Amino acid sequence: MSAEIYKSFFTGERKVFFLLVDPEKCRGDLLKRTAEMASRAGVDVILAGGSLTSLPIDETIITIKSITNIPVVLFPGNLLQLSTRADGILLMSLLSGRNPEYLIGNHVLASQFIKRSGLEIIPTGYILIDGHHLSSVEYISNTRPIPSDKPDIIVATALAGEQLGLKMIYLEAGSGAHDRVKEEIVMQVKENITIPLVVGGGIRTPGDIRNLYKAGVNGVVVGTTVEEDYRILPSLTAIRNEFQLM
Ligand code: 1GP
Repeated sequence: MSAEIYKSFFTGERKVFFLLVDPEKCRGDLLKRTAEMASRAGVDVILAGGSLTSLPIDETIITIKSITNIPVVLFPGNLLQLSTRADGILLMSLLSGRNPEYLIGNHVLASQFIKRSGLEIIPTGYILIDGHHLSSVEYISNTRPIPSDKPDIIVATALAGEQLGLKMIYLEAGSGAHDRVKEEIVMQVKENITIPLVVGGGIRTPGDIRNLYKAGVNGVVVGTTVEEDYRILPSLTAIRNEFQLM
């Protein structure tokens, strides 16, 4: 297993900007324009995937790679979203849920494919937090999110993920969440874990990103707001640049 992407983005105090591209929602000319803008804006990593899509993810990745050298990492919502065209995979275990298929079942089915794929594996503890709307992840995975006013449970879940040997924790409020993960939760989780912390779901503005970076997240994942208007990308990655200069 190579560890190029993980190592290059998670050494020291570096802040990372992940752009989520959902093949279902971003295709054709929009995908091309988004990839061009991502390249210009200096997006660090493109995550490819989503809760629902069963469209051929290979096509999405081939298009992205014809336009930019940004590493593409799979963010698979299901087994149809595996591809050898990507550079890596967030191998996510849905730690907040109690659905065995999303904790280990799908991983067993995918293991030989992933072994032969050469994809860089980033074992990730994926924790769904209530974003005050029914998220696609909650519905599709048939799991309940952790209430956002139960930071002790969120912290304990993230800590258990680190103790199991996972390499990254991803706090997810769900795509298009009304309420993103709050700074207080980020700070408490950061105090308790040593592995990188990434946050996504409902992050829309430069201010959101600045506040989350300040609270200690290593990376933010942004999808919906860029799907709505990809031209905002430079204003979002500019916040990451502010932190690199510090
Ligand atoms: C969803 O965290 C990602 O899995 C991104 O969320 O679409 O709300 O930016 P948004």
